[in-house]
Amino acid sequence: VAKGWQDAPLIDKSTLEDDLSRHFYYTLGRDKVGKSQLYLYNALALTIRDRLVARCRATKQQMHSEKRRKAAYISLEFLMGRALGNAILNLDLDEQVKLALTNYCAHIEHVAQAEHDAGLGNGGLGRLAACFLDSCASLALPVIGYGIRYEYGMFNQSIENGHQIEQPDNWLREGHPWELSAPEQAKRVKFFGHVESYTDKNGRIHRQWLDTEDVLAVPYDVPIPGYKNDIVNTLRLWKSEATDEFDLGEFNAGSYSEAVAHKNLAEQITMVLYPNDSSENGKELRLRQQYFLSSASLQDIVALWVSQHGESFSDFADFHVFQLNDTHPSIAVAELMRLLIDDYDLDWDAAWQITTKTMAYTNHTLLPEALEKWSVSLFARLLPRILEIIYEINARFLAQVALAWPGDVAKQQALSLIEEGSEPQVRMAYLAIVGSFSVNGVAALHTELLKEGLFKTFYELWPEKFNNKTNGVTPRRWIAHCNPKLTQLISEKIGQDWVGDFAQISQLRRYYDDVKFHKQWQSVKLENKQRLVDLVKARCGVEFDTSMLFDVQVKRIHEYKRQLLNVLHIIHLYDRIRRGDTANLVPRCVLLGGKAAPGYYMAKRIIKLINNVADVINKDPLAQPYLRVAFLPNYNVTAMETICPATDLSEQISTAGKEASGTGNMKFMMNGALTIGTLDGANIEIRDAVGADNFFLFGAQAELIEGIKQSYNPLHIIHNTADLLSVMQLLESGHFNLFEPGLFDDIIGAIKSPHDPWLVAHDFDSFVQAQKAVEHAYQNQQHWTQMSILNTAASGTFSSDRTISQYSEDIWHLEALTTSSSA
Ligand code: DL6
Repeated sequence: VAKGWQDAPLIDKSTLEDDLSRHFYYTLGRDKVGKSQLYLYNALALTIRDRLVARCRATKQQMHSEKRRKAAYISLEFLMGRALGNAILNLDLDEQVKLALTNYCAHIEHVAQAEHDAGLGNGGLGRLAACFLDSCASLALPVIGYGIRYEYGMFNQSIENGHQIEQPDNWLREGHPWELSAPEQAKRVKFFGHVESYTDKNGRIHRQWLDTEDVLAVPYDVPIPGYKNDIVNTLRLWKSEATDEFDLGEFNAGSYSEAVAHKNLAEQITMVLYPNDSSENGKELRLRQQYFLSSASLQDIVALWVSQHGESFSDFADFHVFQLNDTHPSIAVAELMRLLIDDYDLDWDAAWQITTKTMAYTNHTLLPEALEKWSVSLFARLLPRILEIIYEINARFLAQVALAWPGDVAKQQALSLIEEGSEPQVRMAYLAIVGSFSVNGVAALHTELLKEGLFKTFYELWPEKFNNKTNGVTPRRWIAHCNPKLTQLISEKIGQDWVGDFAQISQLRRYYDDVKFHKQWQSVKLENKQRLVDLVKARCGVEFDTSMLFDVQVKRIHEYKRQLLNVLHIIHLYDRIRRGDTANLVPRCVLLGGKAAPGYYMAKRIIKLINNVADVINKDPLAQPYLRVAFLPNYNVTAMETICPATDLSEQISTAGKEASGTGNMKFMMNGALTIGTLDGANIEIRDAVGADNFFLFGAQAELIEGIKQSYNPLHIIHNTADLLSVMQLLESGHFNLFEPGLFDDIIGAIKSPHDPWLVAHDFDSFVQAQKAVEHAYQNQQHWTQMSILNTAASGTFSSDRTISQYSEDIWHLEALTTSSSA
């Protein structure tokens, strides 16, 4: 019998040891610890999960026991990484776990290695969603995450002869102990079929979506623990399954296999994450994933509402808000309309009122190729009823446009949800804006650029919808968990509360002049560097040296992020070494890492270039004392946990105006790295927070980029910049591709092209000067340490707790749940 949540046995630290052996010996049926730590990991995960489940139940009871406003964060991606260490930290079970593992002569660091990363995301957008869930739970906010349980997550990357090779990420192969499935709560999602009208007994005409091919959405719940507050929220991931309705005709005719083959089609929907972080337009399966997630999640919420409040929706919007993570789930706007009108009989206006009071949209990119469009013909075939609704939304919206700009047909065409042309398309971002009450960007500059550029006319129409929510990252994973040595040092000085209340990190400023503290800070960095040295040695076979400056750029490989500019600088350093120009050269180890979308040719060539350059440099004895270069294969959340605590210099060098925010920049800053960067995304806010003297700025500013492009002449720049000329000559001589002629011609061509949108040649010299400033600064280790401390101290505002508090205050309007300490 369920007791009140206050009475539930939430923490029972004393039994952790017993539970671990029960799960090890009985649940998993093991009798000794073998070489692999897998079973011990699973037993420990189940032991921790027991504690999460109890709290999760209590949290749900509280969330649903009374009418309470809730938010749903709907995202095609949640890049969670590993769960074990984070759960131990948030439940404060560190000591107990250590103790329990001694019975198995095991150490938590080794046991944790057995966990596969849950890589259900491409990069920034997915990892942001994961940080947000941690913050929502830590702030005790009633928020549920909805996503897809991809069978295969982000592909595994290996490097063969310098090239990226993709392998499937079968992350579920050895089981996923954290999830609990709830098949009894499965939802049906419709596809295909056609739409007909019928008249009810009151003479009202309705539309009916008939002869659909339905797919089941089965929920798998992953617990999301808050930090030491006994709140455990839920991330509900949907898996697609076939309904059991086989084609009886085929079945009876003896075509058993054909009838069952239907099952595979249904299960394809959640088979694999699309590995492209900027676009996957046109792929039918992708649209199916988007509708599948949106429909199942909305049905889930509506079903719970109806079970608790009946079929009256008059105050539904007072109690629900849906945050759409980019345009990927923006089809939810039309789906909510369909559910309310077709399933619950609301009229259009009432349904539209509810929809536009509950939907909120976050934009994450200004790149035109990332703005999703779906062909009308695909929609008509796959989701005919949804297309009808989109047409109706559009018709009513264009009437509004006509009122605002009478007679302006061009305006109507420009704003229409349907882009005309030989193959008409549905503009998903426009659907999201029209259907939402809030539209936000993810950094101050990004939001301004949305208002002035991409969504200018929408901003003119509805200025009140637009707002900024600068991104953040969770200090739990990104300091407390991944940098325990720094955590301990900070806590010795300012107490432990900063982990849950990250604004307190500013107290570190007090130690700016404390020489003893500087030494402690340096020795933590040194230990962290040694961990990274070991990782790089094991994964790349390259010897890094802790006495050298660690210069790091890890992120998706994309031309706008300009890994190429970084490579040109590496070649420049190498060129200086070859010329004997080593005075003032600070020895450095440069690490790059990141995945390229499998179909992105230039990004893959850049990976090959990095690897070839690294190879040549690392083999040259002349370079050894000054420069080492490595490309870390399969960069992921877990790798970043070792990388960011060890980094001295964080490379955030995108072409200004292209990186919406960046979040890696924040993780590095928190861990005391200094940034070299352009005035782009959240770099601007980072620089403002830490002060211009503690940030290495370079490059063209966003507002000047268009002007520069007008008369861009990279050949002229190359010929007038001695260092760049020399770099280009080395590159063009084939020095890095001796046995692979022509391999880098496209890259060379791109740098020299007057149409290079990324302005690599333009920013080269400015970048080199900023790197010289870095070297100069690094030579004064005491001052560098002071700047490092200041970076951590100034990073308070980049906690996702701050971001989520702003979402809650300005958009969601949620009230915190009662926690163990507030009860
Ligand atoms: O908002 C999270 C993250 C930002 O920090 C990055 O700057 C941005 O590139 C990334 N956007 C995407 C969207 N791609 N698409 N679509 O990953 O979002």
